Amino acid sequence: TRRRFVGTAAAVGLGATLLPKGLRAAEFSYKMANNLAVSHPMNTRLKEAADRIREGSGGKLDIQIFPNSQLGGDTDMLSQVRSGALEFFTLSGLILSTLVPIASINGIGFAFKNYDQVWKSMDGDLGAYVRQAIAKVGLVAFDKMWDNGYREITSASKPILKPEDLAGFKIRVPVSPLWTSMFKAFGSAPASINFSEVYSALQTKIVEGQENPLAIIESGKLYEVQKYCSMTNHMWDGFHFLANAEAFKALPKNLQDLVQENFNKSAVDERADVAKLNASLREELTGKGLTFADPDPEPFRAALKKAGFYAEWKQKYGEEAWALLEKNVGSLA
Ligand code: X2X
Repeated sequence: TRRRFVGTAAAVGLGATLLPKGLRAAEFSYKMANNLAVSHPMNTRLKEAADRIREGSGGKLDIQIFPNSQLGGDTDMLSQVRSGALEFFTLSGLILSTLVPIASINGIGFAFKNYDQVWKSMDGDLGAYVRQAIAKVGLVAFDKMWDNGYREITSASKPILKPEDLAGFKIRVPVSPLWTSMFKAFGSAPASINFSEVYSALQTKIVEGQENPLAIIESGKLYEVQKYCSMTNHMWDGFHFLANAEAFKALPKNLQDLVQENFNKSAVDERADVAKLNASLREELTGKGLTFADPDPEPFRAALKKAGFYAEWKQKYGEEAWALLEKNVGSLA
């Protein structure tokens, strides 16, 4: 099911008439899926990569992109990429941690002070440590993560200005033990919901709020169903570019290289897009009706510490991984 070989002379003839000159019918037709809106820079950059790969392979490898959770929510897509029903998938490390526990380590509250620390860690030995763990479950994680961004808390009911405002707050979190643990440490009532269901969960007031980077609040139109946005920057989140290992290894070596090079290049392009958007979207979102606040992050960090959040996760991840994290960000626990 993974590869569709065009075998018969008739089919080849048809392909030759319909495809642009110089392109042959694809030998490998692979699918790439993600949870983000078409307008998010990830989807622009993924399409560029797929176009370059099609061209660079002389039409041999055709990668079709399925944005916007078209193939299912993240939990579903993760099953699909494991089984081989889906060849490529971008997934937050925190959600991947349901399968590879160490993959949520980049989401530890207030760990990275800036993007320098983020990329030094995730392009460096902390990222390599996580990618090695991912390789053990039949998935290949490409070297360059894609940026999701620093996450901010939005709410329909009240602005979140201090940690006490999170007590009892009904907040949607992605499906991940780290997210649940963090908001429980604040005394909130977190509900695990895939992104594909977030807009409607907010609209129907199953939850009061959620947290995401500005680029997602904008591209997912969450401002339509939320009133307040607090710039908490409480964690950095990024996407691993995952391949089903069997499908990836079924490609000839030169195509494997072409795929990795081009998705890694597009990841770096997307990082610049997202960082720029997250720095500039505030004005646009204010125009769309969101009221912004800039709470002091220090009391939030102190509340997590007091609740034992850092000590608990240090123990879960182990000394070695925690040391790799602290190497670039300083002491946390
Ligand atoms: O589910 C989310 O909130 C999102 C889109 O940020 C992730 O993929 C983690």
